[in-house]
Amino acid sequence: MADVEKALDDAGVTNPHVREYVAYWADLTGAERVEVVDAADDARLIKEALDAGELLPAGEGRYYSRSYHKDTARSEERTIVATNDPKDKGVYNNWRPASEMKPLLEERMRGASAGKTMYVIPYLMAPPGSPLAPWATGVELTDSRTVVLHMIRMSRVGVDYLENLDDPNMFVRAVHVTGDLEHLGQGTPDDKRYFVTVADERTILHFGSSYGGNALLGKIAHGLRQAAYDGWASNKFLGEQYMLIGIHDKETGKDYHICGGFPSASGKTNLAMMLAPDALGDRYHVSFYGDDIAWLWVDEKDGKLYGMNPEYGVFGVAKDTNEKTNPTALASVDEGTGVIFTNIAYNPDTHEVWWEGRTPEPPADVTGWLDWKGNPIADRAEGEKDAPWAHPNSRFTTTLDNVPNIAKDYNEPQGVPIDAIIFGGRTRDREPLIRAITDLAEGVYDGLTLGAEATFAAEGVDGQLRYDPMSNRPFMAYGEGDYAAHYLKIVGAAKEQPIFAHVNWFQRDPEDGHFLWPGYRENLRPLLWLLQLKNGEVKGRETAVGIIPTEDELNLEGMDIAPEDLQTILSINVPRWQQEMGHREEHLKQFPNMPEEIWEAHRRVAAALETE
Ligand code: GTP
Ligand code: SPV
Ligand code: MN
Repeated sequence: MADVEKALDDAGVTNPHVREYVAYWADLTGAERVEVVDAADDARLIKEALDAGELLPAGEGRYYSRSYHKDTARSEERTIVATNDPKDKGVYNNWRPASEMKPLLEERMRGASAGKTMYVIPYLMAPPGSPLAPWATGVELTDSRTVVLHMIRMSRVGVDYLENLDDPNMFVRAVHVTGDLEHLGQGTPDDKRYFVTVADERTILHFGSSYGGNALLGKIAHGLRQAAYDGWASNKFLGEQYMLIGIHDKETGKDYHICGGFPSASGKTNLAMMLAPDALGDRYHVSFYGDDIAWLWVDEKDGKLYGMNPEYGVFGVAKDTNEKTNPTALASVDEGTGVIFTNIAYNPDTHEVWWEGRTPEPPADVTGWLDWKGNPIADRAEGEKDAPWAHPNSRFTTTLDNVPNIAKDYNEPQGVPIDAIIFGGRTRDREPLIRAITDLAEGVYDGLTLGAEATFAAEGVDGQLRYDPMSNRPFMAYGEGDYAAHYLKIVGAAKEQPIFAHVNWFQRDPEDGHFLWPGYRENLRPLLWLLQLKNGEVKGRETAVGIIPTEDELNLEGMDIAPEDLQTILSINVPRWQQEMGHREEHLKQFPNMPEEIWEAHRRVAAALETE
């Protein structure tokens, strides 16, 4: 049995609530050892992981890992929000009573870490000193060293974050037990995994995975689900799956901040890491604040809406990352230190790595290359030759310090004022490049009716068209009607209202399927138009579903696009939109207490489409 008291004493953990929590779970999971982790332990833990074969070398300061082949994405079906109040049941949060789920998880976890080390990871999901820090403190317990290494990169980790809390009992209890991955029946009727956030007890219990959002509990479970619930319960903030960027205009000296939500694997990381297109680079600089999560609140003193990224690193999709699409990501993994790749292709002889889209063709000489499952490419049977080398949801993990365009003030506690909130997703038709919305209720309505194609970031849903309210469907913590009301209240309280917009980089030609808009770096152009619209420098064209740019308002200097493609993405297909309004009505009807303001916005848009 682990000597818990000694491990906590040695690490200087004095908080009695933390000590009690650690002792309880060490006993229940049957861990053999307990080790308290600090970010300063990283080099030693990396070495241990290399020695144990959990990591493989992938060049100077870079490491390669593979997850179990049935454990490569979040599982939405097995993810549950549990509370003690049935009123918290929503359409998407898979609500269950806390009294049912807690014993079930304890049963799964009992003795399940026998023979393993239980790592204690004190973390902070906020810049130190943030006004939201009380909701950002947590302690993850995990029996996986790779999870520890990821948590050190993705959050601020250290024992100090647990000392001197205003309320010593206010920290998220986040328990992760990997389980016997080869015998969990992933994806079968006998699936043994459970990923539960007991939101009103601020306790997260995840069993049966060591991958991404299933296992790095600071990120999705705390940073999104728990934070969303806490923000509502405290009436203080929003926790959203948003990227957050700064745009600096060197000509006027002005700084703008835009945040926004796209569903998983739909372009947040790429947008956040964007460099200005060459032709606009002399005038504009884009800086990175965050690529996956933003917490938003109104400052009590100046009444403005602020945002911050609670994370400390990037867990980015590898597929299609290359010099052209995302040079910033490549620089952060090529020149950064401590980078970890997961589930891409690997060559153990040369320590090289590769993924689909890294180069147009895979390495010509396949000698030594292993696919993401660890199988030699050279041995592939005839029918398997076309299978991807890397898993479509394979990822790179890198700290914010490695990101070349990281904002200078990213670590400042006060956050940044928000000028615009955008929503988007993979939508192959109907949605224009950008439509701006100046009314709060219509903006929130638009977010709630975000419809897009699902991606490989979740198991078994790729390609399905589905509504994904605010890109939060997999992270919804409480009822959608209450969520809408809370959103209206928080943002509505801001002295200066942000402008909203819906963007779509993914409209396709119906005949040959090509993307009508080149995307990536060029995405700065519609965002600049949005800021100009907010500043009254352009007028756009009013439509029933928002204001869209005229062709001459969009700065297309140095960019190629076929005139007919441009015309399509800057136009509204009224019959197609009218049809969509019927689907939206059905979608909104699912939510019993949707605020009247949202219904009014829906009716206004529907009526405007009738006269378009
Ligand atoms: P999560 O980390 O799962 O939340 O995803 P994300 O929203 O950060 O998505 P990410 O930026 O990693 O993009 C996912 C995929 O979309 C990658 O394969 C990108 O190459 C691709 N992508 C991103 N932006 C664009 C774009 O503007 N145009 C096109 N065609 N593809 C894009
Ligand atoms: C997502 O799926 O939206 C992610 C990756 O950001 S994961 O951390 O696996 O949830
Ligand atoms: Mn995400």
